[in-house]
Amino acid sequence: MSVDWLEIEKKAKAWTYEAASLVKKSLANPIHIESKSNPNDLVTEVDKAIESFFYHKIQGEFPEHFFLGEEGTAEDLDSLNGTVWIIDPIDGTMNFVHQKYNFAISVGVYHEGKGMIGLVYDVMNDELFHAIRGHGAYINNEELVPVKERPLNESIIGLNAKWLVEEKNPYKNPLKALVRDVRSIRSYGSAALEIAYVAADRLDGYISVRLSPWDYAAGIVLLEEVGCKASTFHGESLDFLTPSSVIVGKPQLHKEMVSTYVGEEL
Ligand code: 2AM
Ligand code: CA
Ligand code: CA
Ligand code: CA
Repeated sequence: MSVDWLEIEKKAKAWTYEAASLVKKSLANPIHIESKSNPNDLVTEVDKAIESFFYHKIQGEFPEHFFLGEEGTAEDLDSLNGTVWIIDPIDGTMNFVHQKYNFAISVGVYHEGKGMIGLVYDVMNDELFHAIRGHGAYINNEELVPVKERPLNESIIGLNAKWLVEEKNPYKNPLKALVRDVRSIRSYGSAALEIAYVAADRLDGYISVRLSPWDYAAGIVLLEEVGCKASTFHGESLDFLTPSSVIVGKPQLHKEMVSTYVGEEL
């Protein structure tokens, strides 16, 4: 039996809009904030509630599907067999807490390891970046065109500048060289949005020393539809189950960033 991805995307979109209205409502009240791996790694009860919202919607509609989310609502997965929803309920929690702006809901649907649906919703800007494999990528109703390359010295790269001053970061020097050589860098604080911006040609590339599958699963589906590339710093495919370095960009730029800058630790 073939799967109707258009039908599944319709549900995913409806749930994303519903989740976004819950997030917006939550901003009217004080939000309870906790720290996770370090004092700057934040989580709120809204992150957990939104993940749980998606989990229960998916369980109710598609009980045979699997779930992978940041906040541990479901048990860890050790394979991408079958259909797996990879969800970050709020990507950019620090922005959600501090700015009440610049955060996204990220929903990826993978089937036998392949990205089929990607939704990145900028809640406060009401911009939905969405794609179905083979059907193109869109911002709201506008189709994104295949990307055009720019030379590295005219490119703008998304990068969290904290990585440049992190003593333990083995890529500190290669990243400094890259920052020196590109036209400029931007730090928006939401990996999912920054990857969507690459697909939308607002950025030429995006780089992070460490991300988890829910940060990039949806964004990668968008990228593939517009001909962009994504890999680890060493050019290996992302595995969508474990954290790793992530570098995305237009094909030539991606290749150059890997081969000349971050492909080898210095
Ligand atoms: P999050 O907001 O869902 O945690 C911030 O530069 C970007 O990196 C965000 O997309 C953030 O996702 C992600 N990120 C990944 N691991 C992180 C961590 N340990 N602490 C803070 N942000 C992290
Ligand atoms: Ca987090
Ligand atoms: Ca995230
Ligand atoms: Ca998150």
